[in-house]
Amino acid sequence: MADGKMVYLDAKGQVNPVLRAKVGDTIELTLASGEGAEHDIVIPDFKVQSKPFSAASGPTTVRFTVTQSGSFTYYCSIPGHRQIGMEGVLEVTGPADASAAAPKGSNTAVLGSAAAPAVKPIAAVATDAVSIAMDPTAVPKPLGQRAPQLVKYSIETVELAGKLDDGTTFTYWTFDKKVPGPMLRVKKGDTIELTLTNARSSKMIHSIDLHAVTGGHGGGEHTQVAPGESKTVRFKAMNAGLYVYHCATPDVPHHISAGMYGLILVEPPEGLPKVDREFYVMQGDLYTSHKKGTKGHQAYDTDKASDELPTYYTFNGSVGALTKEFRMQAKVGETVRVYFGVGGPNKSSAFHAIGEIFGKVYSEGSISSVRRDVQTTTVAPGGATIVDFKVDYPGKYLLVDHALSRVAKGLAASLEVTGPADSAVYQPLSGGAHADH
Ligand SMILES: [Cu+2]
Repeated sequence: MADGKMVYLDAKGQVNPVLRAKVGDTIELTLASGEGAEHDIVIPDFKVQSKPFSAASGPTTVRFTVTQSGSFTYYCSIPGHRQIGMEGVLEVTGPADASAAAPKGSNTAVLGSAAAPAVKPIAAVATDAVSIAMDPTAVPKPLGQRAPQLVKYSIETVELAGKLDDGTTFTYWTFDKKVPGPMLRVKKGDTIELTLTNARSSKMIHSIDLHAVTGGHGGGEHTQVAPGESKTVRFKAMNAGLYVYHCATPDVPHHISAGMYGLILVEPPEGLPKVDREFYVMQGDLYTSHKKGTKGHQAYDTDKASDELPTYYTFNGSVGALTKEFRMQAKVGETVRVYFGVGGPNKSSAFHAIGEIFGKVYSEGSISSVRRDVQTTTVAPGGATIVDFKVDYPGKYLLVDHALSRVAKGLAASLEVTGPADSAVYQPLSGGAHADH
């Protein structure tokens, strides 16, 4: 890392050095890294592709002959590394007769095949893929009235193959193997000691930036953790509210999109009003190499992320997480609270419950003021909200982003309410098909 960028250094410490050679030269490049994270080098014009290397693997060497003059790009093909700086130039000069000797036609053919790669077939589905969907009922209990104290948390960052959709898998990057990561709950005035451990099996560096933290880039500045290592930060929860946390390691949008986000609730001293049920839901946008519904193992697509054109949207990490895998349930007459956040990385949510009104909304996660009787509330990427409502009538209530094209891309959650139907609240009069309760 140099000035916040990830780079190649030569023996003199030159950043992304220009490599120089003459046509006909054979080049031997030896690459090494002191980091746990893996890197590689590719030079597509000469079909060069090194093995991944890291501190654990030791150095790797590539050898190739340069057959044409020109300026050629080398870069690291590990996702995100080129975007944050691992890229340089190989300059090849040649005697005029050498380039003249090369038949023009064959030259063009070589360049053409490098510049226009065929559409990649999708990789086979990962047979070891596990569910990464976070249980929406995994909400820590209210803390009650207590004095500020020291709270210790340990979180592990884990990269793993996860189920994205029926017959489709994806390489998720996670906090504690779930998307979103664990919900944290502390009291205003508490001091939190947070240890972030990056699993030995990781290929990337990871970190945590909590929006509830003052200073140190929210913790992101001092928690850049290489595979197999741990780092600890201590901070004071100075402001009550519901806050997003996320990985802050470049390429940050990739780390967030791949699942590295969660919520931390900082309760005010008096706590929040008591409710019967609390749920934890987060929205994310995903960018994959192939369209939604393609069977196989989807790769992350940096270009689609850059263009902000998601192929999937999810609540709690995967398609169907909150419609099939987990059930959110309540009984008529109960009060329900949803801690809702948008990990993103890019898309806002028009959060809405079909057939319900949010009795109270703590807009933007701020507990200091409440809005009443809200139909749809906007939640920014890296933002959160708390919604409270009483369920007065049985049925299946869909929680959605009211940008409704996103439902077909995976974005829906279902709250099942059981109990007596009060005809004063709602009544179908034309005798058609009844609701399925
Ligand atoms: Cu990360």
